Amino acid sequence: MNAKKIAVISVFLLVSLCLSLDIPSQAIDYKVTVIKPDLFIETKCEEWVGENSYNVTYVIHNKGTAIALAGHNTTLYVDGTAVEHKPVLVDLLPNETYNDTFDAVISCTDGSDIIKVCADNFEIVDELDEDNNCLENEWQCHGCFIATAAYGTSLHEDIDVLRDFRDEYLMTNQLGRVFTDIYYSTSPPIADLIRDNEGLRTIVRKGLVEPLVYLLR
Ligand SMILES: [Ca+2]
Ligand SMILES: [Ca+2]
Repeated sequence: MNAKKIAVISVFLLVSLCLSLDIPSQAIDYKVTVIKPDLFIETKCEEWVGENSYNVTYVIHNKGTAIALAGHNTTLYVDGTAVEHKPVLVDLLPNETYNDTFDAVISCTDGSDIIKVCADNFEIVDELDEDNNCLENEWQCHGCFIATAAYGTSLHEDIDVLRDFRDEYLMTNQLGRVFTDIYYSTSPPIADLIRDNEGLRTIVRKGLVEPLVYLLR
């Protein structure tokens, strides 16, 4: 083989090698899934447990892509003050929920309380979203003064019906809120009158509250 052939073969091999290394650049669509939990308070509710006191139940939801390990706390704030830090003692799988009730029994102050519940308040869990952990609302904890006086207790199931009507139909519109304000400013002395008079209690209960509850059910 002469030098000319060797040169041609060398050039051919060199070009082939270069072509084989010329990998076409393709756009590779990588979908990166971040593996982290994401806790938030899905719902909460207040429930009367005494004449003027209530507790708070809540549901934590892990909507992330990883387990939220046990050991974080859920915090209850009432009117801006931390009242209780309750530990979560179980692991939460992705999309799993967890129900619990705070031990604190809260006394209603000035007719309404701002209730806020925050998951992982001490930042123990590294999450996809750290800004969605709290749920807050204004809890209208006014008593239903007249009905309570007529029944002699605020825990009767008929009074729950009246509270639900107030929260769902009156407090959700301007006219209803005006009506509620007038009711709360005028009813305490009427309730005092009813409370002390057995005959009047029966009349109000049978002639006013029970028919109203019947219509609302
Ligand atoms: Ca979160
Ligand atoms: Ca966190």
